[in-house]
Amino acid sequence: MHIQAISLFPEMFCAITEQGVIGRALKNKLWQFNCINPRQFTDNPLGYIDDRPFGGGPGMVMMAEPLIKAIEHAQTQQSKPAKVLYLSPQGKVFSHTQAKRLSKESGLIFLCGRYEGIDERVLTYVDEEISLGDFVVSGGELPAMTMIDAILRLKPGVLGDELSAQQDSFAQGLLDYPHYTRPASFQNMDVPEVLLSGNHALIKRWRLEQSLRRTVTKRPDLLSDLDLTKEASGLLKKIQEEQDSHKTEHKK
Ligand code: 4GN
Repeated sequence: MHIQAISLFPEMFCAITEQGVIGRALKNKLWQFNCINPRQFTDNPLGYIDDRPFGGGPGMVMMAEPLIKAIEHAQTQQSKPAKVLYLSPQGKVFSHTQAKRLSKESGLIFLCGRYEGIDERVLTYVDEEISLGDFVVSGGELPAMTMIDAILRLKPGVLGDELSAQQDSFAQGLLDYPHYTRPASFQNMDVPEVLLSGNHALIKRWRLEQSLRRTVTKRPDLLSDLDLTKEASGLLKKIQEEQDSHKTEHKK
């Protein structure tokens, strides 16, 4: 997968190209990356990429021409036309499902805005506007890097163990189960007995039940669009009946 960023701050992307599992995956050629600085594509001698907004008001706006030239240049480096994504609080909210969908693309171009935003006309060159959620940060770079990490870790070979990504929160539509490592007892807090039992069928069932319990209590909104196995829906029924009887006991 060939990922490109269009950004005034190319050095920021070292955070994903040089660190951690995603950085290692780049060294192992599981993905390619380059950043294009729109400053390369200005026609004015001083290299301005921003200008004052028509209609007045605070701040500066990124000019259309250098951004569009940068997008066109990025496309020439792709083996086939890549999706152009613009990071913006006005976009569709990103999620595991979006990450999964985008992980199947052969290339992606992340357009990172700064200042008050980009000239609206650039959006005719954008395929999707995506947001991490209802908040604003100073530039599109951090949201872009977050999405790139989320997308790449779903690709085969990027995480050492193939099962890792499948067991993460959201992969099966549920929250992850609790994790423990040595020591078995720490400040009087004991690791659940079942995890020391060596009974793998029992451990698997306990983890599934914990995932379901956490989802019921922390993120009940996730339960509506689940595709559960027979075992899971049996456990969920038990958990919900338990909760219902707690509630009625309270009323009495
Ligand atoms: C995206 C971009 C937040 C998000 C951003 C988000 C840069 N902030 N919620 N900031 O995903 C004006 C110029 C704001 C681009 C934009």
